[in-house]
Amino acid sequence: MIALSGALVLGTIGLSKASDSSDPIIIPLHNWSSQLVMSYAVGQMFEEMGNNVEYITTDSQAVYESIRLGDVTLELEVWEGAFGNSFRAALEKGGIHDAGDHDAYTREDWWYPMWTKDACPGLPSWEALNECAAIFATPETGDKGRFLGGPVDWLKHDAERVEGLGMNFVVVNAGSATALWAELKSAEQNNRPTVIFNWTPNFVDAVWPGEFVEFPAWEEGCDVDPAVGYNSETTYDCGNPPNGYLKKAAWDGMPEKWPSAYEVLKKINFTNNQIAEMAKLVDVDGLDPEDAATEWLAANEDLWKPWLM
Ligand code: TMO
Repeated sequence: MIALSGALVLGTIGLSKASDSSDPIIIPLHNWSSQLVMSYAVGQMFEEMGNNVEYITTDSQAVYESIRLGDVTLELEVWEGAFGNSFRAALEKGGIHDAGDHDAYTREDWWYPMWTKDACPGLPSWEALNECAAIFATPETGDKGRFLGGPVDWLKHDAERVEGLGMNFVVVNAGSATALWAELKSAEQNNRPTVIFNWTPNFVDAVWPGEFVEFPAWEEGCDVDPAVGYNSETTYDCGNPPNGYLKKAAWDGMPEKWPSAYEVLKKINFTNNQIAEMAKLVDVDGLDPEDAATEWLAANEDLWKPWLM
């Protein structure tokens, strides 16, 4: 109570940040670069306001349950394609809410670098891809094509899609995002066709021209209702949303516990280019994510300083 009245006094002289709890705001870290850089950048903004921040590395699906329970305070990158389902499930249980959209649009799906099309000219259609399956075969996948998916916590449903669409592919999950970029580099050196999981916004946009595979169009419910989508007996028998959202999410207790930081969270809004740049600082320039965040903030003060007023 003493702390609270002190905060109110400070609030009247313009230091409203003092009303935030001194407990650390818990920011989750995941396994792709833009999320890491954005999380550190926002953490550094909160610290600049006088808040305490703690980072914890968490599974990118389970995080929604942790936020709902208040063990984690927020999430800065809720990608519709990968996490829409887990986010919706947590929303329905209660304790977490939608804290607004970034201006970014997102897409996450099977993707190939442009040279792949020389060997499989019918692309980007998934049926053409399937007819070319043999050119993606590896010792590991026998006579079937290999699709190199992301780490298992991003999307667990590629195998269901392969089954639902009757594709001659085997899904192999990369251990990390870095393994996806290593595959692109090695395929480029050998002019070898490859199909991997990729997303936009990402640094890849600027480094390797390519295209997403066009699957049967995403329809609401395709992920949960067998009747929806290409195969009436299976789920995930469609592409991911081609124009997905990128949201922020917060624990319901955040506005009361850290009201000033929460106001900033609501204003935070990054574009595709800004997010791709965050990833590039790590994946191309080789900075570690925390330093990349500091550098990004220094180069973009006009954008974020007004959010702190
Ligand atoms: C969740 N991700 C952006 C890696 O697709």
